[in-house]
Amino acid sequence: MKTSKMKWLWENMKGYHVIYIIAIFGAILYNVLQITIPYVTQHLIDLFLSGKHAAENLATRRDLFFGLILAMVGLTFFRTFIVYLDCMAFEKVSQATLYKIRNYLYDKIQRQDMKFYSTYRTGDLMTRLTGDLDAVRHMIAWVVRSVVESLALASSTMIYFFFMNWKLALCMLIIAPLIFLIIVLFKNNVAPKHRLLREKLAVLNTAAQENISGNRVVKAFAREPYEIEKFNTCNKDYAQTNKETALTWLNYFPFVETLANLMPVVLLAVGGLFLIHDEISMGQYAAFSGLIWAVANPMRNLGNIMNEFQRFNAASAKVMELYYSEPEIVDAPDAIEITGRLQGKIEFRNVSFGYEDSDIPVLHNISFTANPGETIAIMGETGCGKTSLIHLIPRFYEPTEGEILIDDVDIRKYKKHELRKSIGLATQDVLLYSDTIDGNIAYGNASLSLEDVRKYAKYSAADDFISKMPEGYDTIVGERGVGLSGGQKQRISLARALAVKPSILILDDTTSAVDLETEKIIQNELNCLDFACTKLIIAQRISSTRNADKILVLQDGHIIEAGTHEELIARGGYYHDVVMLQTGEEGH
Ligand code: DUT
Ligand code: MG
Repeated sequence: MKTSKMKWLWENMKGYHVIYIIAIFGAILYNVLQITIPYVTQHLIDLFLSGKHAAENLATRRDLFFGLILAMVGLTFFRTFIVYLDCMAFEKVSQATLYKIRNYLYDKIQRQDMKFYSTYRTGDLMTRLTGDLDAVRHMIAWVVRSVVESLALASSTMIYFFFMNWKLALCMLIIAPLIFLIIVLFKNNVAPKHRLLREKLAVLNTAAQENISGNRVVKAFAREPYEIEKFNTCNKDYAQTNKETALTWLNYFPFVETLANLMPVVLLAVGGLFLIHDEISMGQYAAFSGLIWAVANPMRNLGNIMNEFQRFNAASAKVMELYYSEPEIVDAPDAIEITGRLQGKIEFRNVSFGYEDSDIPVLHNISFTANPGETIAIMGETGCGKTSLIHLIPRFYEPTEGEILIDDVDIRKYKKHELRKSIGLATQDVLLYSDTIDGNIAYGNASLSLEDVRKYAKYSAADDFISKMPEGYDTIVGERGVGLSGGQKQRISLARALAVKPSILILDDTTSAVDLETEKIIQNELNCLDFACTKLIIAQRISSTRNADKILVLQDGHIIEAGTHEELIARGGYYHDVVMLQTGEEGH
């Protein structure tokens, strides 16, 4: 990755840099203020309790006595006030940054190619948008703050110690390099565990996501116990890894704790000697003793901080991968605008294509032309490449060879977004959104009036069944169209494709689940649409292909036959056989 993680984070905090820096200074300030109390206490003791002139001072310098006590109370209040403001500032900056990155990532995901979606598991993407981003937020709100706090507290205390008595301070500092060594060893040990933990979380999320969205298959095969067991295994695995990661610190903790606890011992031994030899005053000894936690606690806290830092490391690597991912299919720098409607002429010139993840080519040397307004039917056995062929037109994938022209212009020269807006596509697996039927049909054209929505529903022979539903067009269909039959879903998807008034209409097996009668109605309707469009129709039924201007028969990615219904029957090849099979007679 080009940018370092912290730099990336800093760049994304744009707009909040000043407030963040102020918050950091605030954290330094309220930690430095912590040592003022022992400082005042030291003076109180030396002046009024145990010093040589204590009794005398108490009698003559009462003002100072009360002044010092008031200062202690005042400083405590002041400190609380700063801590309060600081908490708000850290929270505000971290939430704002989280919001910004999450939006940016979502935008990125939306603009990705088809290939991206077949590479990343949904559960993994969801983990990046939720858990991983939270670790990133935690870095801004907690880790940085803890580091600053610990550093400010420990170093200001050490400075104070040095001022009081540098020899004693140095004795106490002798353990610092050891602590540092332990933390480095711990970091090296725990970093891979955090990466593993993050991977396990993605696996867990993927398992849950796939099962929830695939619940119907699970139920159909009565595989609930198996799926519950499978999830349980993932869950156990995740919990186990979590435990191991958390327990790693326990291997190092006793050493750190012992070292931290050594400090009071050093103070007692060395400080005691110094006190006897009058090297330090009683007040100074009290200050050392009262502040020793301010050096020991940050040491104890280091493990926690390092843990969170490694969690951030593992999570931010995943987030940044997404952040910097770029779609491969992009607009040419000089891409042309589509002004007005396209005519809808489609021409394939020697197009070959294969998916990147497999070596086997899917389409070979495909050439054909569809003139504006024509209907082209594509037929062929399952897996021969029909869907792959039509997915090349909206540039879901790029051909490996050859070119595709629309209105005699290479599709790579159009702006991708505009090209796609000119195409109405009803995909093979229908996906409807959890929205009203009205909303689903108007998906590509949100400004559509209900009247128009009905018009397109009539074209796709869907108006009847929609009107019969209790809430008509306002019926909410569930995720993936739960509550509708396969044929009903297909018809809504067809209406959705028509509703953008495309110049090119592509139907991928769109009437495969509707009965012959309804299919006929749809065909008639498609012949008298109130806008001109070229139609590419993938179909297995002769009833759908019969009236096409041209029929293409695909086999293993090659066009083996092309012509009209009559021409192909006369040819006596594959199409002829299919006709025979479906009608039981020759040519009718
Ligand atoms: N294929 C892939 N990756 C994909 C999609 C398909 O490798 O993401 C392969 C599977 C198949 C070939 O490409 O061997 C053609 O698939 P396509 O979906 O184009 O076939 P189809 O003609 O649309 O088949 P069906 O009638 O079953 O929809
Ligand atoms: Mg297909």
